[in-house]
Amino acid sequence: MVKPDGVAKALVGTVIARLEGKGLKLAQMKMMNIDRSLAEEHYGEHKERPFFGELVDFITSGPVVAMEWTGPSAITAARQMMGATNPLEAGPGTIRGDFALEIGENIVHGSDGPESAERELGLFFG
Ligand code: D4T
Repeated sequence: MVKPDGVAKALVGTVIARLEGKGLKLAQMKMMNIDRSLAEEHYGEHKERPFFGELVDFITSGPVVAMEWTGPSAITAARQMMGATNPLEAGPGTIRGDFALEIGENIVHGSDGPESAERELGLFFG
């Protein structure tokens, strides 16, 4: 997903081009606004964390672009290209390393495993 900061910074095309360049295939894509209940469900695993409120405020603050990507080891490949969650720890050449400075506004979200991918695809495309 390209988060609201990525959309605001006009990075949708860049994110798509990088993943396509790697060889992954774009299977579904939808620009949408996430409402609070969907955001709270999506980030349910972080409910008890101190940053949960800010996380929900941010992801609901503007349009996002939800995407399904397919290909060999798509999750591992995409997360490698996204870089570490904290952009200051993300290497140069990664999306977060190249385009973000703050952990709370780190341009992209990616499912962290096959089960979360299934769950999140259901939330955004089901
Ligand atoms: P997402 O879910 O956005 O792809 O991020 P990650 O999978 O890389 O990281 P995560 O689930 O640990 O964190 C989700 C989301 O919360 C923000 N965050 C995280 C934050 O604002 N402060 C923090 O201390 C942490 C750990 C950033 C990503």
